[in-house]
Amino acid sequence: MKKTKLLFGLGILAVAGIVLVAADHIDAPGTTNNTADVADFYGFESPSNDANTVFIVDLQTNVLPDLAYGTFDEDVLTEINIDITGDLIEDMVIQALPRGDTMYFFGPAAPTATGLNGDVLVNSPLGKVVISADEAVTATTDAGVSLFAGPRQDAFFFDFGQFNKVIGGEAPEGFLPAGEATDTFDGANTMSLVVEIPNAMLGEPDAMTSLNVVGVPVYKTWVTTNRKQ
Ligand SMILES: [Ca+2]
Ligand SMILES: [Ca+2]
Repeated sequence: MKKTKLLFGLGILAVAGIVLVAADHIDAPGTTNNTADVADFYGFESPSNDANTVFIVDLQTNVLPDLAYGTFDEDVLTEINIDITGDLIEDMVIQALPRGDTMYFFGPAAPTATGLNGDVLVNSPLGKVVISADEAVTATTDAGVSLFAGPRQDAFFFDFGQFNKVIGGEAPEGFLPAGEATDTFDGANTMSLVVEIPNAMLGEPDAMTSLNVVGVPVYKTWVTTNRKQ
């Protein structure tokens, strides 16, 4: 088996509960303008099947309309880390790696190493989907896993201008109500990865741990991207 060594990563921490979101729009120079830049991570129970969990990873937040057909970097592996024991160390991962016009998914399976290390789980294929720029092409595997990869309109709503005023002490009124706020990301696109997967493939998370703030079993998940060195 050929192993690809992945040495560098960056990522954000998110906790997937009922519906929880973490955002990290626009990272440091060097990580922006490519699909190593993690913008948002959404994890929630599938609205159409309560036995499924949906993971959405939005990469490269600043894919503006004139760049709407950005591409996934073939040297970047995206990894959804899933902790089911409550120690914030991933017990399994789902990986996504593009080749040509196809996104290949691997896992869920135990990583060969935790943290930012580990190999591409080529022996644990999950499925693949054509990367669609013009239409929402999805694939569903025999195991009932649905997959998508491609540009999507950025669902994140945030008023960056007002945010800067607030943190600069220039806005005693605070954040503006919805009708007055400006969505900085209106019309912007991201490069999205979507996985809807039966919970049975992930395992049963520990019901109660010291880090469980919602009182029901939750998967503790976060996303990292790793660039091939
Ligand atoms: Ca764990
Ligand atoms: Ca990892």
